[in-house]
Amino acid sequence: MYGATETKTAVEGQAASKVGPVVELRSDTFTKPTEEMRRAMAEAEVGDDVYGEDPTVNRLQQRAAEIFGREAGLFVPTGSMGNTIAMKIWTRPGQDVITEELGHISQFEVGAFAALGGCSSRLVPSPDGILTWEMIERRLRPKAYDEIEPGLIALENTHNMRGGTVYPQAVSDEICDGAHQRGLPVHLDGARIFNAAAALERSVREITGKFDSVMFCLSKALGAPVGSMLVGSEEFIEKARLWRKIFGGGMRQAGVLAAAGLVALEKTPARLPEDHANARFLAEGLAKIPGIMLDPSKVQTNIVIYDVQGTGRTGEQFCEEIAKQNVRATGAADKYGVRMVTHYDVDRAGIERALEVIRAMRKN
Ligand code: TLP
Repeated sequence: MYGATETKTAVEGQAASKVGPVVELRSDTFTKPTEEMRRAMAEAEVGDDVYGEDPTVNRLQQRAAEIFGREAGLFVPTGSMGNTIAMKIWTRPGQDVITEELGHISQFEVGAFAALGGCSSRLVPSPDGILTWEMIERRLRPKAYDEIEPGLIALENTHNMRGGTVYPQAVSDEICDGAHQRGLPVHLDGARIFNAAAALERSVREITGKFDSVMFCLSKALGAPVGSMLVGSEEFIEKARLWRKIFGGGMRQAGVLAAAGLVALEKTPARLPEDHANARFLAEGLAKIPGIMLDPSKVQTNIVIYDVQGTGRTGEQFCEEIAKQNVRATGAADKYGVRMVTHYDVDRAGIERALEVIRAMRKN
């Protein structure tokens, strides 16, 4: 059972006895491995993956490639490393990467593509995080010797900081087609692509087919303790393996991690609609609380972002206050924004408790 068999640490236990159980909504990165993952990790067959000899890592890579309909896959320690590797492969220093204004790649990876790739970013704003080919194309100018050249378009599906929004497939397909006609590659930051697939009721293979490379995370909504994947052509993955080593991400007996990743990949996608229903329930409850602003009909997946200015608090102050009652959230991109993320370690009762704590807050 997901979450039900978790052993609480002494500290968590003590904290829970005073103010009620912890409701962890800061991120879906907080999930603890399930019993099945832990068993698979303990029993994993391993080898040295730098030599390509870890059978469990190899199985995970093959399986990921198969699920996405690609030639090859690569296990990487983090989503950030996966995105950075893709950027290194598609760009050269001095170019820029086109992303949405609040894209994870440009805003929340500590400037990796400037620090490691010598690239800057061309930010295209969209209120719901969903870019269209029209929005991108109007920012592309004819080649000129003194103008910065775009090297890559990077889309994010679901879009984290715009509230887990989903690209309609026709929209992302049109961007890929338009970009390819102009000779521009398109990378997908698909950290939560299985959430997008669940929301669209389509396969990840269908919705990512036109991208040149895809990164997805095992350690977010899918619940594995560590790891992300890159999938693409043989040629792309061969280069990616090299860059992973350059970035210090060549792991040895990584099969213990890949084993949990395999369970995450096979088992978790089917239960994501439950997280989405919990997020929608949370959003509907929040929308009724005075001072909180959000449109629950816009919540499509497992991320809920809302504005708390009307409660007389900043996002950070709001989070600090509810944390005293063991309900945990993070600030969002805006000063008055709060983000909550649902996942398999928070059930409906947890969401109800979070709502109760917020309802009981006094207006400042
Ligand atoms: N997102 C984390 C934080 O960094 C904000 C979270 O809690 O949501 N792409 C997207 C869309 C992401 O949301 C994240 C992590 C990453 C890439 C990076 O993955 P990691 O943390 O594995 O480097």
